[in-house]
Amino acid sequence: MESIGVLMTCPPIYPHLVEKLEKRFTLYKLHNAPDKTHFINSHKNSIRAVVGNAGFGADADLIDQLPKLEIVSSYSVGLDKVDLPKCKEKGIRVTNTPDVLTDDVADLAIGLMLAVLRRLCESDRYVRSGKWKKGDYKLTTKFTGKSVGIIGLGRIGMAIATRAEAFSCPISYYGRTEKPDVKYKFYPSVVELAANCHILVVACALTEETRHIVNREVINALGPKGILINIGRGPHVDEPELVSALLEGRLGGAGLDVFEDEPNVPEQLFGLENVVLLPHVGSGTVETRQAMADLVVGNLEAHFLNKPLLTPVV
Ligand code: 8YV
Repeated sequence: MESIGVLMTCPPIYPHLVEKLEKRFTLYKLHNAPDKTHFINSHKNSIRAVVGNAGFGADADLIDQLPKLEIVSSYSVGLDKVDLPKCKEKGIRVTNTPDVLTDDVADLAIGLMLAVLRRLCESDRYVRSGKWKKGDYKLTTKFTGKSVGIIGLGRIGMAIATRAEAFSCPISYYGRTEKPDVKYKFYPSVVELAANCHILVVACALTEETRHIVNREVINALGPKGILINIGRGPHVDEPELVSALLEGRLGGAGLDVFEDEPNVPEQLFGLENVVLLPHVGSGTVETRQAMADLVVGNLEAHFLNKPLLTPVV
């Protein structure tokens, strides 16, 4: 298998993944190439697989430049950076890393809820800066019992719901269709969901239909006491609208792990204590990232050994 060329489109910043790939395949690291077009051209006849992540996948342009491409194995559950229709059309297999990251992402969503409502980051800064010795401490907002509305009750949405239930939070959700075996309240529109919950969580996949699913109307429905949690993708939220709502006090707060133009985060948010900002680390634990790398490599091995894929999408 050593002679099989694998193109890594994401930065080679995951040591476990890079090591495993380099042990088994000939790894081409696109991110390090000074002239990417020349790099692809020089290796296009050896590249039979692409490995990307949430930020760098395989678009139509790249796929068209790789005549020997057979499989795209993504180091992510979200596949919004992979042109799935193009892969289908060309008979290119696609795999992702579902399930292994569900717990971490759901844990982080709850962590963000607590961090925003109980002002954990602000309180930490208060202690570190020595302000505790001088001033009084501001009261925060209780989390237990707050109503949680979830956009997208898939694997991750469901794991968030289960955790929030342990905090006695009433759960409701929005999705394309109502789920028959689910006890949570379904709302047929995101605006209705937002108007009826205290904490709105984005947990759906990014598609053309869900881009800017959280817009001005939804933010206004959530209101000045409402909290937005985004562990999905930045483009789910109309970011300039979110920034103005927070600056104008039309929204109570936000916990954000993802942004429209990562790693660029609107600087107007930096001074707001009701906002918690994370650098897209939902799945970022040692355990989960190793499990994701094992899946990426396991899928490639299965494909090249003509065995069934572990987590096929296309
Ligand atoms: C990762 C993700 O942060 O799985 C996803 O869709 O967004 C994350 O698990 C990412 O792929 C690593 O960059």
